[in-house]
Amino acid sequence: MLRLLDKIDSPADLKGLTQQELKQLASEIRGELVAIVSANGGHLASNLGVVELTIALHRVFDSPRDKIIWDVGHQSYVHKLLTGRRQRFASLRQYGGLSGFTCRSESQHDPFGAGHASTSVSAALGMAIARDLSGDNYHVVAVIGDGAITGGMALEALNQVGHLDSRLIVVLNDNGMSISPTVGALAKLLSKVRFDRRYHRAKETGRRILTALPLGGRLWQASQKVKSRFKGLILPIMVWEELGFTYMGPIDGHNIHELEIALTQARDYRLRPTFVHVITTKGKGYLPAEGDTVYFHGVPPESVSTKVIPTYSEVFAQTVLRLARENPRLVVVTPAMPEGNCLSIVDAEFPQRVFDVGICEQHAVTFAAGLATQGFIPVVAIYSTFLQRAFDQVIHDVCLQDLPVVFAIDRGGIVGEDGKTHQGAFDISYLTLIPNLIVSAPKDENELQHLLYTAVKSDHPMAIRYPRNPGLGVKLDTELHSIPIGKGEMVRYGEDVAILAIGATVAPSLEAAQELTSNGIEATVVNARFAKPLDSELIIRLGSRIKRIVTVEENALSGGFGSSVVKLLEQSAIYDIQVKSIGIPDEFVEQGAQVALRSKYGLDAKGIVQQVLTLFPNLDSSSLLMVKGRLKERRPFKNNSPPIPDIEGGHRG
Ligand SMILES: Cc1ncc(C[n+]2csc(CCOP(=O)(O)OP(=O)(O)O)c2C)c(N)n1
Repeated sequence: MLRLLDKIDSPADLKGLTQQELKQLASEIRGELVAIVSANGGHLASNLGVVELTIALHRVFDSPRDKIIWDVGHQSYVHKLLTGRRQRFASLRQYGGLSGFTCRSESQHDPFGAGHASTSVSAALGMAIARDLSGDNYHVVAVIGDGAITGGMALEALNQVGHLDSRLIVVLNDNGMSISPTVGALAKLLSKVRFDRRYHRAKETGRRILTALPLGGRLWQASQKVKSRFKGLILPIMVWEELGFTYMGPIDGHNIHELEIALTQARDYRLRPTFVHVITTKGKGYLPAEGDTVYFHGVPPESVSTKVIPTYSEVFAQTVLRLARENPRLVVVTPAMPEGNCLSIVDAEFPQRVFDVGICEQHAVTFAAGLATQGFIPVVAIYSTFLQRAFDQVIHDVCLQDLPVVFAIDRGGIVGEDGKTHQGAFDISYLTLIPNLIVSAPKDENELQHLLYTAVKSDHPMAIRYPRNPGLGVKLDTELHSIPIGKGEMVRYGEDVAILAIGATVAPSLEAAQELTSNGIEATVVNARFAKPLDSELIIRLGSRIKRIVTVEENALSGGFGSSVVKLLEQSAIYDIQVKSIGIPDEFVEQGAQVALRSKYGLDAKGIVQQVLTLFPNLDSSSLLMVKGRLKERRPFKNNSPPIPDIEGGHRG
């Protein structure tokens, strides 16, 4: 049987539906969300919570003429279903499919792309001012969660909205949750509104009186005024009024009728910016998600097997816990990602030393800098993509003052289905240009432990970037030790080509070297460990002997590890050498499975082999096999050339 949802090709198709039909539609949408997100992974609970809100927004406003801007964009799946993308919905978050966030190139109903939090009010204000300057009259609505509204950018934007008095609607989707419970003073204030029993009792009485009056009539309007004054007396909502908004709410975010009344009032109120406070339940309508909103905030794709090997994030947290036990001055700072960074075990034992600061990356970094000035050792646990937000804070507040802040950078490299906004493609580039900062990446989870230990003892700012994945399953040393700063490790020796790899690319490079051997090419593999300072001694020694060098990194080629190696060789006047750099080209990395994306950029063993072979232009791989025996004679370095002395790690090929 055809569902109501199957007849919705654009928001216009919603307009003729009865309230009863809308309820049915909401339930069908929930079914679709659960089915597709269970298979593809994604932000389930956030979307289940905004089903009624999205329907009401699209009934009251006229998208795409009116602009609806979803903060973060992770809760825009319902919006996608209602704006002509229903038939492609099964491709959500897959390679070539619909994005898991809003995206301008995807639909005219997405006036602003997102993925990172707290941008909606700024973007909406820009659009509202552009509208006013061009004499147009469409509506602009920013929909922002109680988590995202704690972000600095959102607060900066609200400040300007109140100042400019521009006609703009901010809808606060208040479910009391960020990924974990929303933190901070603003969150406390909002929870007072959510839970105030006196208000809700009085509201119920008021509702009964109001529904008895004709909608929009004089008596109804007068009662609205009384209601709003009364509300102001008992609820801490005056803050929004004082900021220059007309406050409407709190509204039951699962009652489409009530939502439509409030949104219509906001739409038709032309004097000031309006703030519509909507209360929703995250995960609404799907009991497992309502019961565990943290897990169901972002669920993995069905295809992801239950892992047995600990992830890098888990090893990070276990190591931090060990280090915190040894050092009472170690503190941990997370900008709203305690789950992603697996910090619950540290928080359980040292709640006073773990700080969730909300979605506030800039503040997180400078807060850590302040702690460091007083002799504490802050470990800032942060995703690569979100640290971009705090670039100046890393430079100005931490590195310029050479403060010993440890940056534990999770999700460095290709992250997969979250796509362009979330790839950790740039950190090596944007960090290695900063003076005083040590930038490292472990080859496996065991080395992650030692690098963390090293960073905590280093007395300088130090970054450690590691991937989203499970580790390699290597044994974890029980004793931790310091790794000499700027020292790489030669993990394999061969004289035809040197593969210099960093972080997660060391393992596929070793695999590639093995493969190359069967083709008659002997490769050196270096685990660089440090993108800054480079192990210049080792690289120069290798560059002086092996005239083919390949660098490998899961980072942008621009300004990355490879470009630092090239610069070093050039500065050392080593010109008679061929260098090939493997990494991410000058483009934003699409969404898709990590494996597929790594293969696309030649970052797996096969890709590395292919790139190495291009340095042997006269030999295709079949002839390589045939000349295997004779190749020795043609090698640039004969067997009688002196061995490379004193190389740490030696030949473990
Ligand atoms: C700058 C930035 N930091 C962190 C995140 C990770 N993140 C995605 S959604 C989210 C929680 C958002 O909470 P809220 O705005 O209340 O929306 P809800 O999911 O509760 O509806 C976080 C922290 C992000 N997307 N952007």
